[in-house]
Amino acid sequence: MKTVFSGVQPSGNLHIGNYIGALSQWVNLQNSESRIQNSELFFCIVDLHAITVPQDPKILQEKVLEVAALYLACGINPKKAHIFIQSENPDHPYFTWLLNTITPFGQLERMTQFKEKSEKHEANVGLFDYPVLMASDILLYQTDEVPVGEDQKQHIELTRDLAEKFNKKYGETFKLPVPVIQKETARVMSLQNPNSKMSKSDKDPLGTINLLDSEKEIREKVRRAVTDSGSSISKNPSEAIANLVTIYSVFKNQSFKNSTSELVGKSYGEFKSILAGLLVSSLSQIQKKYQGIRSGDKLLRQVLDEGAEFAKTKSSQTLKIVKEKMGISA
Ligand code: AQP
Repeated sequence: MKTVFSGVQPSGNLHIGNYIGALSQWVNLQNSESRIQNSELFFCIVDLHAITVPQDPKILQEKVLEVAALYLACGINPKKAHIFIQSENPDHPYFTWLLNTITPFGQLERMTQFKEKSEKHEANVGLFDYPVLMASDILLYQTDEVPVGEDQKQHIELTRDLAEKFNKKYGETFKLPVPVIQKETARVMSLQNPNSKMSKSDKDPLGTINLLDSEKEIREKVRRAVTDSGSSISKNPSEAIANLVTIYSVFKNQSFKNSTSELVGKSYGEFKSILAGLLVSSLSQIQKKYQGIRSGDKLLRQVLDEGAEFAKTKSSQTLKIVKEKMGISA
């Protein structure tokens, strides 16, 4: 049995970078024939991570439900995967405290995401400890695979280090999880700045296409996406164009190579209009499902309750063993 764990922060609007780097990979894993019988999948809404930067409490609560509904709308099937809210399983912060006691301070200081985020926000201890909470999320379920975007690779490496350290100190307990990162689509870049990743917290709204954007917003953002000094698609497109072709490939469900061959010679204007049309039709299907799910929030609540209950039965087994090994009363 292989265990897969991943999550998204309800820290803003989910965008096509989150979809391409994470959600669409989860759906592929869930539906892959070889895995259906022998995988246990956990997809979490990581609200305790989200509060490591300032959040409006009312908006946060709404975003938690929005993200959960988007998981379902994007194709996560609660009959095949366990969907739950991180804060509804108190084993996560409890285990984080225990893991903190074996985490080297210097290793957390080297985390790229901490450095980047602490430039944008006043750094708090929670932001510093973010990777340990993530390691707890993963290790509590004896996870084998963590499907994520490239930006999370360093955090998974830390998770592996902590698992190894724990095993060495207290005896064999944890498997070493591996990151599952799709090379071609690992890092979707901002439409306004191809050097920085598409991000929920981007101050420029034109840089990010959100899963719930209207047709008008999608067309406008694609039309105004930065390109380069050229005028038509070449065989080896520059970074900005390659980013747009990557997005096109994912929603067209074909390889980057095939997309480039299909598009070569098209003017940037023509390509942008094809891409906008593709995004509008793909996202409108997700949005239709999303509206249906939100109109019956009771069902969504039921999925989340069942997910949290199942998650707790699993995590409590690991936590019990960990506490015994560390000499903490159960
Ligand atoms: N631009 C991206 N390209 C590919 N994958 C991405 N992911 C995020 N941005 C991209 C992947 O989405 C998953 C969930 O991310 P997260 O919500 O936990 O946090 P994040 O990586 O910090 O995402 P954002 O959008 O940039 O949020 P903010 O602005 O709040 O920090 C992860 O698997 C991530 O790799």
